[in-house]
Amino acid sequence: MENHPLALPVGTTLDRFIKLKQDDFDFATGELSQLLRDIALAGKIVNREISRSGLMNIEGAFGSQNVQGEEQQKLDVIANIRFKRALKYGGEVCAIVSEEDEGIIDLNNPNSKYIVAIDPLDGSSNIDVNVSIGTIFSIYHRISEPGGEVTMEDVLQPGINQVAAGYLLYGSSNMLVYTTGKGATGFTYEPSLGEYFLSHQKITAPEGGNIYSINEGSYLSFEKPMVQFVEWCKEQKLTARYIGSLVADFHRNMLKGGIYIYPKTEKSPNGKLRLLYECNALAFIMEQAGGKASDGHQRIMEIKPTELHQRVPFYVGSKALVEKAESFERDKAVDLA
Ligand code: AHM
Ligand code: MG
Repeated sequence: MENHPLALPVGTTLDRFIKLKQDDFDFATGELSQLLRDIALAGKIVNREISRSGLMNIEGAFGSQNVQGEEQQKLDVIANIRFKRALKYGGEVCAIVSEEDEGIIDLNNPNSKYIVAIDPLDGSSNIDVNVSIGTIFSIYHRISEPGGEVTMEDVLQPGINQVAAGYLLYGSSNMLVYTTGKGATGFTYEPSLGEYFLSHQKITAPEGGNIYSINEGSYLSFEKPMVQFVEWCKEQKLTARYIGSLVADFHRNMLKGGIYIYPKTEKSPNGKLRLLYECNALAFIMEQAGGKASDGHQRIMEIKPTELHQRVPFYVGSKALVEKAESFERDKAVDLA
């Protein structure tokens, strides 16, 4: 909180933190602050549903597929409804792009100036087995004039245009981590008080690290540079950690130092993760924590999206490790020249 006169102790509520940070922005109207509060409210509700899911018959498949042909879990659908509802009635968001919906969702708030891209519940394969899952969100200003219809240009913005981004981690505790471009800050939920409290004031990713996180089950279909990088990790005696829940793998590596990679594979030739509502937000947070995010060649936040559900290879984590992985990709380019 170095640029605020008040020292904020661990235990400051999210609401108070947001209010104090709002004063850091010239001409702030309070709309972004309200939007962040809306997300936190939906996060509390989703957290409650997740923690009781085994008792409420809301585990398992919903019986439908999302636009990407992936089976939707009941909790995927519930979380999508909760976040959409909170953002619609909060009134600050005109449209949403969600992993669970094919097109742009117009929230009928035509005069609102924010767009949200969201993965309401990430880590589907872990939902029913009590393993950490998450929510990921990016917030943008709309480009078109308020009042009219939201356009593709409004939603297909590169990550560098994000005004804020964050995630909720439903883990051994529930956390909300977000950035507005002035560092990354983490809050931990206190269930008996129903509040998020400041717990991680200025998150800093270690420069290096000894964790690598990749689904090695796909090793035989990795491209050569990725095979070589994984071999290098083993030679360096790095530790392998892979939950298969992006937010949880990301959060651990950001705090402890490490790299997460979802590369191109035979099954997912462009990688599996989605640029708009998975990679951009985490890239923004990792950069704010001093780390790095790329597709192996290019900074994630500079990629200009061309489709709502576009996938990209994702390399994110400690700067030195991401740069090492990129160096294997570059050497391949030199080999081919
Ligand atoms: P989802 O959006 O369907 O949940 O898929 C995203 C998840 C990430 O959380 C995780 O890192 C990755 O998929 C795991 O994929 P895989 O099982 O192929 O390793
Ligand atoms: Mg997802």
